[in-house]
Amino acid sequence: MIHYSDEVSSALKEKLPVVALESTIISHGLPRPTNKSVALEVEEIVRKNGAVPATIAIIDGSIHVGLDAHQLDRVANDEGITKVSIRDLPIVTAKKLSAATTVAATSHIAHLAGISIFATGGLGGVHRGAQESWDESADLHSLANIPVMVVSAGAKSILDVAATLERLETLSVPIVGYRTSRFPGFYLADSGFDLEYRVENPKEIAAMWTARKELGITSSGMVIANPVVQQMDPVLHATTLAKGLKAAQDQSVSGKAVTPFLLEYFHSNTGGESLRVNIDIIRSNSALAAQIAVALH
Ligand code: PSU
Ligand code: MN
Repeated sequence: MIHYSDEVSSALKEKLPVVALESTIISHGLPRPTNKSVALEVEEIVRKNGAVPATIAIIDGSIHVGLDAHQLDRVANDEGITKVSIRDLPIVTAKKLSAATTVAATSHIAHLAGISIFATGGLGGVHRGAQESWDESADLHSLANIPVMVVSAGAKSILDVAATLERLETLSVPIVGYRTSRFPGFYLADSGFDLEYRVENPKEIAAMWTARKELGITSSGMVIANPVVQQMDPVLHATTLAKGLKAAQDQSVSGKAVTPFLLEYFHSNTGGESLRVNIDIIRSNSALAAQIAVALH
């Protein structure tokens, strides 16, 4: 069921470093036409850092690990591309639909393909008001159940970060800060919460991944939290978030539409600032993921 691009297929055969990249960020996380140029740029960043990029998506019912130019264009521009999590995979493949994969679905496919590291923007987690809505991202469950390392700029600041950290602890998902002792908050470099462990270089992370295997902890992933260098103005962030959450509530946005709605709200209401930060995040996470992939070899 999985189709590999030539580049990814030969990299996997030759056991070269490979980094998985998600596609929901392209279809639902960034506005057109920036989404496509960023997706291409990120693949280039992975190559420059010594690894092979494997962007993952579903095209006409086939799972693709490594997209060609036409497939990437469809993910970026096709109105019919939906956002899919793990539970949707059998449905969209059997129905021969096209879809972009979230952190959860991408991790699942990456693991099937034998790829152990993946770069995204910000993790999904527990949403604000989850006590009422029960909205908790499947990203958390995938981190608990799939042995893939995820490089992210922490959890998205639109979430209840404290609750997300508690859930990650319950689910036994390790988190290390990359050159930071604070848990990053996506648009913000510091979400306001401490991290117990910090790492200084990709080698240290590779050593942890190896130790984990030796300890028989082979069913869960690991979060590498990489803070954005130039964060969003915290005041602009706070005001936009408050308005965005209210807009989501007023428009009864629910389910998997919540995260894309809030990201879009930021992109439309911060004069390009949230977009600049989101792109910086993806660039930096993909570079670090490639360096970790190299260190794992
Ligand atoms: N990071 C970004 N932009 C995004 C996402 C992450 O910078 O669009 C996506 C990922 O695909 C992640 C999803 O899995 O948001 C989380 O959605 P939800 O909260 O509905 O689980
Ligand atoms: Mn949700």
